[in-house]
Amino acid sequence: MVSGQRRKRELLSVIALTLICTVFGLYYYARSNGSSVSEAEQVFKPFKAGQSMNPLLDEVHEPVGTLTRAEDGRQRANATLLSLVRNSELRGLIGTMRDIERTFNSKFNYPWTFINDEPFTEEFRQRTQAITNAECRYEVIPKEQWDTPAWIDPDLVEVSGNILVEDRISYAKMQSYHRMCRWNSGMFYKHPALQKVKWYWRVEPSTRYYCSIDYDVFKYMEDNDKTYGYVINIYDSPQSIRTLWPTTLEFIAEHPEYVHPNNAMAWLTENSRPNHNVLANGYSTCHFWSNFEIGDMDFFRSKAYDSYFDYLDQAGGFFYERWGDAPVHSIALGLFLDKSKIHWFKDIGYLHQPYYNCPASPKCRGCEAGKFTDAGYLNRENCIDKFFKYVHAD
Ligand SMILES: Nc1nc2c(ncn2[C@@H]2O[C@H](COP(=O)(O)OP(=O)(O)OP(=O)(O)O)[C@@H](O)[C@H]2O)c(=O)[nH]1
Ligand SMILES: *[C@@H]1O[C@H](CO)[C@@H](O)[C@H](O)[C@H]1NC(C)=O
Ligand SMILES: *[C@@H]1O[C@H](CO)[C@@H](O)[C@H](O)[C@H]1NC(C)=O
Ligand SMILES: [Mg+2]
Repeated sequence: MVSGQRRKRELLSVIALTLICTVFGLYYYARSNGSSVSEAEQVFKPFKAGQSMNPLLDEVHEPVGTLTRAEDGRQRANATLLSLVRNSELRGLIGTMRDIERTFNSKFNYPWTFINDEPFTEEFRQRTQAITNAECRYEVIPKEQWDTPAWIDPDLVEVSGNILVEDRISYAKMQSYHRMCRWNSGMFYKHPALQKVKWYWRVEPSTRYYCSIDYDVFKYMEDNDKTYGYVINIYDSPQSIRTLWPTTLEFIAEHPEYVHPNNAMAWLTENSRPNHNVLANGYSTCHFWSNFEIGDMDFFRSKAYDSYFDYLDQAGGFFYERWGDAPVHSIALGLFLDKSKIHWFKDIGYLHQPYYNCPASPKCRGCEAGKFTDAGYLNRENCIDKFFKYVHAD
């Protein structure tokens, strides 16, 4: 009974906090005249004197010394292509697999690992294996990794879901989406099938790859002492992560030892879209768009990351808000990792609607060099220049 009362009090305080944040946010937004108009113009500001306006239009130099073709398998890195995917997404996945096999994997033959919350169909297995010479693994997520945790209060999920709907957060009430974000935040690297694997390249169905990649990207990470690679850096909907940053600050106050001296805090808290920082309570919302990632799972398996995830999980924001795995990964990388270990794969031409990474290179076909999006007004969502300003620049 006592805990029932307590839960009610917690419920009320979460609702109250959300309301306070909303009012505060609206106030600041009004004060700022809603005038983030200049934002779009700022997107491609030069990072340094001498660099062009759009870094994608600078000449792409292929990394040297990493042309370790591994047809014999001996030189391959400890890595897999990894896709969490539903049976219903088979068509979209096939297109993406063809792109990746053509541009990269037919040269290196890294295994594919497909993961699903239900068993893959025979059709799914046959049609995906038919696209690649590499080994395909088909895995199911253990129920306890996917289920909504027992401490999540369904009534509170319902009430807070209504607030997310009012804030026009997509997939606000789709519980599987919340579970997916949680799994991609704190579970993928714990999946039994990945325990003996270090590197992963995350692949989402219906994404496109445009440029031939003639070196082993995993070896590149290893040889250059990198931990995490991304292609796109964008702002998030601050209303989906209102308490993520405050919860993070609580965690690092308890565990200051996890914060790396060469962290990217300045990038996480930059203030070029002030209403984002207000609504997200201090976080710029700029993040690595995690539908593409090339990363070292041992980072996520570290004590710092794993206890951070547990802390977030207990706080409940994967369900009461709509915390995405992209801001969660990004904040953790920005705080716990030496920022020099983060790599922009400028040379990997990529699309996940509605955003591209498209370099100027003769190795690319099918995307327009330098274009970030087909919808002009969305250019302001690009924050890669902020990453360069605060992280790569020094
Ligand atoms: N097995 C499984 N995979 C899922 C589920 N929900 C999402 N996914 C996968 O998780 C990844 C992200 O889901 P998406 O629906 O693409 O989410 P999103 O990229 O935020 O949203 P979109 O802009 O609609 O693409 C994709 O690889 C999906 O295939 C689910 O319920 N089960
Ligand atoms: C709002 O707009 C007015 C007039 O354009 C300007 O003088 C003022 O500085 C602006 N305020 C803020 C906070 O940007
Ligand atoms: C691959 O990496 C995992 C995680 O670091 C490790 O446990 C495993 O031993 C590695 N396998 C090989 C063959 O090096
Ligand atoms: Mg997607």
